[in-house]
Amino acid sequence: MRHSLFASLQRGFPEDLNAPALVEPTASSISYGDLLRRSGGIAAALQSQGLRQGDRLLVQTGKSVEGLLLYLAAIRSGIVYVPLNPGYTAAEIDYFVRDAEPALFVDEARLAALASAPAAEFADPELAAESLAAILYTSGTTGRSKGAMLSQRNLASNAETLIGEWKFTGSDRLIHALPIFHVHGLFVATHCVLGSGASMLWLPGFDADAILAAMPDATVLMGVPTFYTRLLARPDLTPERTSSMRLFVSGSAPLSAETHRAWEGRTGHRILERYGMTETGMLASNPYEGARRAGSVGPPLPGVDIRIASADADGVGAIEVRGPNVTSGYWRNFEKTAESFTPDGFFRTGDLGRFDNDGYLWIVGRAKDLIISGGFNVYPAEVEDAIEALPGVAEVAVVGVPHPDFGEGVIAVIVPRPDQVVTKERVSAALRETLAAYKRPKRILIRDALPRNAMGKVEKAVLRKELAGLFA
Ligand code: MCA
Ligand code: AMP
Repeated sequence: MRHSLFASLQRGFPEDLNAPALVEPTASSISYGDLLRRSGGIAAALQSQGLRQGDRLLVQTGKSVEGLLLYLAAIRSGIVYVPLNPGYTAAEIDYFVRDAEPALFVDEARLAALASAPAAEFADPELAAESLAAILYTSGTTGRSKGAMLSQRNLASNAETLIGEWKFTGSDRLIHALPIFHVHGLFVATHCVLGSGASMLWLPGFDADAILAAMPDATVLMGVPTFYTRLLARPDLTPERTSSMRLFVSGSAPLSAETHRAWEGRTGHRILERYGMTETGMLASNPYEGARRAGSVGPPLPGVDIRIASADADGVGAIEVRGPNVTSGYWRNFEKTAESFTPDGFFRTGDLGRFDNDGYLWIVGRAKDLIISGGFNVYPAEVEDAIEALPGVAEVAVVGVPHPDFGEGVIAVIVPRPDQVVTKERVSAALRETLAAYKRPKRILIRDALPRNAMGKVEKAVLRKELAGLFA
């Protein structure tokens, strides 16, 4: 059996290749046959531009059908797909270009040129299971963005597991409203669909009206918790509207037990919460059949080992994982790779959790200094560096506190240099040049000092507690 990702997906394609794979509300649909031939044409175009197996393809485009076809072309030909958030600023992109050393950088214009390649049969090369399929940038537990290397086997094994566990079939239609530069929208959602011969309703992004309109013709929705809280605010979210839906999946950030219960109350469906990471794909999932526990991410997925290291008296400790889905390490970064694995080969997630008596995993916090805002990761250190570089700033602390829409909201507390004036407006304007919108503080506070402990270390926990109600 071949372990390449595309071959694995292709085994699940429908017998009738005229069946739809992608349906856009305002355009004609893309069949499995179209998908094969158009991605084949793009794969040939990439080859004729000199790209070879192992070369990196750095992609910064908005969400589009062409973007997905480019992804498929890359994974078919062994070209390493490296997606970037289209909201990144030029300053942010510069780093990824230097680090990934791409053979080709694809922006909107280049995507249009590639996607105009004539549809063609493409002879997929044999790809080693361990060869790279994608590199996704993430900051891991600390510091600067690092490229998580994901092999053909990492992605294929996780796709096969999820299709089985979540019972995807050719009759499913998934509402695809997530971005496609991250694991959730690019891998989890599209692989489940394509690898089972199902179809997806392709939306450009989150839009409550469009999602509610799609529900009567759909069976599955995948989203971050913000999707669910925003939909709950809609009076037309009813049992009737969701009656053809069989599965609501939530992940990327904690789903509150309250949202879980409210969703069941309004629709009769229990959201299936799962847990994953860029470096590992999906790790744990509440069961399709059997109890879905509000607040838990469920038992480990088949084939995935999860253990709790250095557990305290309550069984809470560091979550460590191992499996065919787990990255081999960070791109050209032996040091960070070595730090991220235990001597016996478990990956350190940076999350804290415990197992209950039935083997369900409960995530209780993070050992890493990370804010998750609307499902996007924000690294306080990166935002602090950007603010510290501004004139007049003596020091700054960035924390995340509860936010009704984004789960956590970013706050910056800034201390100006003596005799210098720092204004919120000027800081905001400057950050627009350096940081993508989702990383920028939703609130900036100017203070005389930061709380510090006896060792002189900034006490972020004190700030978090004090500012907890800021977005309430
Ligand atoms: C947009 N903004 C945000 C966010 N999104 N600010 C903070 N956090 C965000 N997530 C900014 C906008 O730029 C805008 O700024 C202002 O907030 C209001 O935007 P709004 O129109 O409300 O936003 P939206 O376009 O509706 O987007 C919200 C969203 C979106 C739908 C929640 O962020 C989203 O699709 N998130 C999903 C992320 C995701 O796919 N994560 C998976 C990662 P301004 O007013 O300044 O213009 S994969 C992962 O984590 C692992 C592997 C896993 O387990 O899945
Ligand atoms: P990323 O680095 O973008 O891949 O985000 C991975 C992190 O998101 C994990 O390490 C967790 O901290 C968090 N995460 C993902 N899914 C969940 C979930 N269901 N509940 C709580 N945290 C989650």
